[in-house]
Amino acid sequence: MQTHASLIAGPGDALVLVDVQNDFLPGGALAVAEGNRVVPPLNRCIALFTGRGLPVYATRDWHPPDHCSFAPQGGPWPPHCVAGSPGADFAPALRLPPGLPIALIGKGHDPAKDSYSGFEGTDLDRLMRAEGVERLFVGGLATDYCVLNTVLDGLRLGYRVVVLTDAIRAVDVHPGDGERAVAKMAAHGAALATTAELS
Ligand code: VGL
Ligand code: ZN
Repeated sequence: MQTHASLIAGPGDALVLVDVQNDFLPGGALAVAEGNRVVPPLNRCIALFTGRGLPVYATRDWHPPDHCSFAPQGGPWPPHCVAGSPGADFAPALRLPPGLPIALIGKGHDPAKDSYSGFEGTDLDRLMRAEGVERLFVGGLATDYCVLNTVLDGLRLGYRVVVLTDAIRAVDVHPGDGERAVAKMAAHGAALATTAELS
């Protein structure tokens, strides 16, 4: 695990909310255990960042109804986060700032093109660079898919990344997937911190 010089949010820092959507919450089409538990710590982070005028970005899983990742098409998942459906809505308890940039993940029909990264096929990198963002604080769902791939892409693109470990939850298709994903993010250079350590 990498140590971090400062967990004080300031210029160059951005908050990234990954796929905090109804279908990933308990009762949703692809429910993540305790997925709802990411909302209170993320709301505290949103208040901290917006209070300092720091940017907040959100991603949404956003699939066509016949997406290649859905079981009827031979994919691994039950249909979920269909574009424009209630399941694709942000968790109602998430207090999003008005007008925040939203990156849509997984829009493609191409069977070879499932994606789990907020940077893949989106404007996110360009938007962040335009805002002078250098360090990402990342939380949301799910640890072992969209959080993992968004964090790895962020690192690859040259951002420093802090994973907010109390504000993520895993699908855990195989037990331990979430823990392995956290270890992988750390091994690739992400810092790990709880939202309580952020000030
Ligand atoms: C995700 C599984 C399928 C995620 C999206 O947001 O992590 N996981 N689609
Ligand atoms: Zn999906």
